[in-house]
Amino acid sequence: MKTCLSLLVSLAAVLLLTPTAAAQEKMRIILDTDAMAEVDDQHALAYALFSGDHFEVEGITVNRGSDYPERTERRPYFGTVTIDDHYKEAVNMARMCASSDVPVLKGPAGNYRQIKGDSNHSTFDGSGAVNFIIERAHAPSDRPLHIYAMGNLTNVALALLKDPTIAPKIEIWWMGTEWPQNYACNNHAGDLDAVDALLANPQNVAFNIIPWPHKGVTFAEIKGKMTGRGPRVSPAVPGLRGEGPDFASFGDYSVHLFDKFVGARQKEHGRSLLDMVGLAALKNNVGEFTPYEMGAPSFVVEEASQTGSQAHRYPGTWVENADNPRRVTMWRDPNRDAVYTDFFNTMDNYVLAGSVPTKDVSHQAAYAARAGTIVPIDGPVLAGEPVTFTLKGNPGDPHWQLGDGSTAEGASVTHTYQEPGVYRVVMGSKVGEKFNELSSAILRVHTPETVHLPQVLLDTDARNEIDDQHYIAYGLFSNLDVLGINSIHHGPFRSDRGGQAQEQMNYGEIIHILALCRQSDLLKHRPENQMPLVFHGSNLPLEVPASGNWLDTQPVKTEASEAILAAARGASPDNPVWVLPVGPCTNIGSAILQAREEGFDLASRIKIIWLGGGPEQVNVRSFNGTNDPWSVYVTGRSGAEFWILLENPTGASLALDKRTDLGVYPDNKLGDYLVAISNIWSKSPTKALYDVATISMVIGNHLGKGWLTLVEPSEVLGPDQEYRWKKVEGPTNVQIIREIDAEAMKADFFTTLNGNPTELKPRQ
Ligand SMILES: [Ca+2]
Ligand SMILES: [Ca+2]
Repeated sequence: MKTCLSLLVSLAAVLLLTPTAAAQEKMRIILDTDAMAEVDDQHALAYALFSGDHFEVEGITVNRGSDYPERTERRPYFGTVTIDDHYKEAVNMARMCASSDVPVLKGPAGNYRQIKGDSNHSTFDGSGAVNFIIERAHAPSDRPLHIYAMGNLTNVALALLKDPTIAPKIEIWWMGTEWPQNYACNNHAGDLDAVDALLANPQNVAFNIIPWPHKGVTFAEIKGKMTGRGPRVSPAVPGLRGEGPDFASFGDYSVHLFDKFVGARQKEHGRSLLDMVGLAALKNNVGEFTPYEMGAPSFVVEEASQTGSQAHRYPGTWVENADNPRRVTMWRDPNRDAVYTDFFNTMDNYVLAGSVPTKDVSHQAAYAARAGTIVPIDGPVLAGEPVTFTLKGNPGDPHWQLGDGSTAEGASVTHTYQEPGVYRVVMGSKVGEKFNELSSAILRVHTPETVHLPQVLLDTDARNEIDDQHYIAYGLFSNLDVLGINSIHHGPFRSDRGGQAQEQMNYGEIIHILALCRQSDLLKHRPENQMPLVFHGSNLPLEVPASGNWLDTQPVKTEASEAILAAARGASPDNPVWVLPVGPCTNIGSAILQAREEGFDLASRIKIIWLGGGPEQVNVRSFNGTNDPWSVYVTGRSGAEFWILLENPTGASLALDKRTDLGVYPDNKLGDYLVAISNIWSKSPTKALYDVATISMVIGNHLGKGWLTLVEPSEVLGPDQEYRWKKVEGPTNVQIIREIDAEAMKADFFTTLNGNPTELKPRQ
């Protein structure tokens, strides 16, 4: 009996640790929509957001569709619709479908031809949506990212242009042509160049085309099947880009849309919910479409001569290219009844699909301390060897996502990673299909050859200047383990330098530098599963508490502050993580305060190197110090090892001499970009590369090099003493670095940038 029991117990343990089959098979999807185009986008969004048994909706990106003034007369109810209107409608659809946590990103007002020259920048018209597609495409997963484009292809084409390395990780599905009719209509005419770019894509990205499925539904059916259907939301949400009446369920909105928009004849005889029908091809082909693989055709435009009601039909001819090695697949002839039956069933038996774990933990961190956190691991993790995660506190019914596609349940979980890499482990609670993150750990899974490598977490106001970009590239091309990259503001009071939009701009620049690095052919030593994740950080400084006591400071809880805690939890105690803030210290200061709330001894697992501060104090002759001086004081008081590489004079001494150094940059896209921004920044023949010194310092420290030539043990004084440095004799956690061997550091930087990173052997 005893044997049987223990057998049962171990069987149960095995079952618990087996990745959930359903979670494995779900399709990762981004919905790219011109939501306010007609009435079908809204139905497609609802269909996807309610099909959680099949889709994981990672986000909604918004495109401009094909709206232009000529169409207004045909569409008095919708009028001329702008990208902002499409965006508003998409946001409201997510709310109405009880999925308001699904990110909605705005795409461009312009088209591919107008924007493509700008895609070389971190921010441009539509970069929010484009950067999101790139970021999600690179997110660690063994499942490809599907993009269902139900408008024009501007966002998709720009993402592939900006970062061609996403091509093998994504599958494009486009609902947008009347193939083989000889004209381009709506979604195609909305951006002819974007379609051409996809048809000719040199990376041969998977491209599925769903010609308009004209399969109609009558108003009687809609009224009978949709009224009151779908989850009820409170408060009710206005439809029609926020201008219409409020609706407490999508079903009611569906009836309203159909009633107001669809003409009498179509109400009686049927109108196709085109984008919704097309989605059935992706939903395990529930629509029974017939796929035709073929050489990519080309569309030859003719002069646009038609006006008025036909203006949306752009004349041209489809030319078949049967032997074209570039292949596409057309999905045609769906089974009308199968699609609508599944759609109506889904309305009655919805499973929310927007429950993918987002990295945004800001709204949950507040109760993380009492709900349970992951206990920091106690040694290095090796591929092929088990690691056990346990919890502090009691989150009730803990669920785990282990970062390699595996899931598990229970207060203690043992798992074996098969491949070395960087993994993000998340513990959370589940309400229905909804997963709420409670705590996370970033884990470097090693081979015995890599356990000694220093680990860094970058933290950067990437676009405020030109040195951050050098610092990111240096980190990636070096042999350091880069666990993540945090974004942060650079003084939101600086309205001339991005103001409130800074964090978003800086995040975009990080994505941009990563894209250039991936295309530079120098990341062979850093396979994709060892690339860093990117986290959104604070967009405002810490506030000085009324008491003046640093312990009363409210942290700004963000993905980035959580990432610092997560990196610390996943670090082996004998190999603390170097956190390298090269902007204000808001993220690190917040992490310190959060750790105190959780009772987590962060100081034992991290070391901090901040690039900032002036000769005498935090916030004079220091851009980074001025942007959040209180955060520097908090970090100084925390007891954590805190190295301060003074912005002036120390960081400034590591300077580019354009007369000699510009020729040393590598001949690749990244090198070109770094040279370009260095030239644009100023006409001066020299330019300080401040932030770069932090990476050099970690490398120099590992090698035992004496690259820090004058260090002063100090304290950081508070605002009542003008945030001054105070030199001290006794033990202290704060070290002010006043002088460095800048030439040695710069030499290491350029050697690394050119593909010969310094080898980092185990220390003796
Ligand atoms: Ca559409
Ligand atoms: Ca910086």
